[in-house]
Amino acid sequence: MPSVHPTQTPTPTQPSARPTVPQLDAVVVGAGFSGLYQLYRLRELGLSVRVIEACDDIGGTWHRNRYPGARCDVESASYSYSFSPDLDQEWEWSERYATQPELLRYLHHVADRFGLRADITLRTRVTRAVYDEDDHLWQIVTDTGETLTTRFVVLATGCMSAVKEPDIPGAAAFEGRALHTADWPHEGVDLTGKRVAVIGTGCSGVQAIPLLAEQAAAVTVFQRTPVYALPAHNRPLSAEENAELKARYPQFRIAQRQSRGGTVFEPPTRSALEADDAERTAAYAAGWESGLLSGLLRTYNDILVDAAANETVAEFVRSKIRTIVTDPGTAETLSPRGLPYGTKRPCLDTGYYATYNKPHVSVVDLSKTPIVGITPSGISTSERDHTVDVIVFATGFDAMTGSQVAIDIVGKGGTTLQEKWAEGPRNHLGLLSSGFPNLFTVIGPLSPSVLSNAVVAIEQHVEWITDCIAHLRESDLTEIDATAEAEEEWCAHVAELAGLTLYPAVASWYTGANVPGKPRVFLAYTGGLDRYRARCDAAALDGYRGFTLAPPSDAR
Ligand code: N01
Repeated sequence: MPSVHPTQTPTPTQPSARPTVPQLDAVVVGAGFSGLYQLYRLRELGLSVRVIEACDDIGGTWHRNRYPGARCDVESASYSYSFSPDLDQEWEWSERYATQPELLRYLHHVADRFGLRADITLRTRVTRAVYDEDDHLWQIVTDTGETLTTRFVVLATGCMSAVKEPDIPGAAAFEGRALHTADWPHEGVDLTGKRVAVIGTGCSGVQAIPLLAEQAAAVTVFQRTPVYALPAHNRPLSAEENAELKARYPQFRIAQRQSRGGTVFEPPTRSALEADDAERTAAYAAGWESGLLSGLLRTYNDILVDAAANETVAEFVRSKIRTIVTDPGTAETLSPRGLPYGTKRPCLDTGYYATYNKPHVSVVDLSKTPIVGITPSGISTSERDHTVDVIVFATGFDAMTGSQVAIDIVGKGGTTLQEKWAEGPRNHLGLLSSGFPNLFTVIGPLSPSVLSNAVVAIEQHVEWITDCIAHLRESDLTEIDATAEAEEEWCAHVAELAGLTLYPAVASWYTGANVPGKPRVFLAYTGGLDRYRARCDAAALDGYRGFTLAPPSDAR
């Protein structure tokens, strides 16, 4: 296999010239957690790889989401790469839940430590990818006018990178400052003395609102759906805790990889309905106090599958909100009703509910008084006009599929990914979509991704993809594609498993319902990362069952 030296920049070719020798072995799209690790692994194989990143620096989600309060809600020790024991020993986390700046420092350290930067092209967006069926090559086009040919493409584009533009009439007319949590100015924003509106109370809004309220003169939260948020109980990590963590890292990393969701705990075996009130309350109180995102889900085994069991935990959270929020009307407004706990992603907060006790913070219940539009001076609801200086849109993302269909990807027979996914994403094992050979996805749709610790899920995908590419090269094969039958079976299996849970009935980004016109499909695999890993490994061991592997055209 011909290979360009990793640090050598290939010269562009004309789109019309059809090469038989690719300029690169692999193009990785995106330089976040996924793209950096994929680059590291593929370079280990001796491949020529180029990572193409739209932003002006590496870091992916942790580069872009710089809103006040942004931090991970999986413990730092767990939300970090496991592939390098040396990295584990040398990096020191300062807090139980790392802030966005610390996570970004970590990713920069990884890029420097493993010499990754030389193969990353920044400020360049992949706009188009076209598959050449004869040569088994992808032609990649960027917004800088470059065209590259490559054997393999890895979409490391992230689950939460396609920002959902505010679908509110008049947004463009606002004369104050409009900000989106996912596109926060790098230089920061001084909100001192400002009247700030926040639209959206998902994880981004929940993390941002307490910090915005520390600065702003007034904060008005426009809430369409109340959220379930648990206290993070974040704190600095002591030197002793770090030392203890480092001592147990080797065993911990193995346990993480074997776990159901990338965090280590004993899955519950009892139904919430088998327990009496006192026992349940004690279990939920312990879950609440644990400071863990899954603290309440770890208590009983039927919270996400049985509506009555779920209601017991939902009511527990509402009781906590009533305890924290002093005004009973505000507490009720903030209390989710008719929304099963956990079916929209729960949040970890630091002072979220208590922030509403501050006299300059208020919530507008959009279920009663919806937004009519945005005006030059603020936000108009069916009840009244709210004059503000700043609007913070915490309105989320076109999750899971948005970053992929944003690229004009043309597969076999001239079919585009947009066309193929018109009724929802289709692929085998969340890894390859039939008709789009050699185009792998890291933690995309129909894999456990967003239902697990993302970093553990990323490592599993990257390692499977790397092994697959190594196998193809060793066997002198140039193409892998998912079979239509295997894909059909996988999509049906994912939907069937999701159908056993309370998830699909709820309008959320998990189901695509947050984006107008997006097909309503449950987008993640609910069977657990451990079972998923076993299925992926079994398929590979069985000669890549469910996939077709092909030799180069001149060998056919
Ligand atoms: O986005 P969201 P997010 N008018 O889609 C509301 C991850 N994450 O950025 O629920 C009024 O969850 C919308 O209302 P509704 C995490 O996986 C992780 O907060 O659609 N409101 C909702 O309240 C998370 O789940 C961390 O009724 C409108 C909010 O905007 C995911 O990213 C931190 C509206 C959007 O919530 C997305 O979180 C942050 C409209 N027109 C995020 N449109 C970590 O801690 C939307 N909304 C790791």
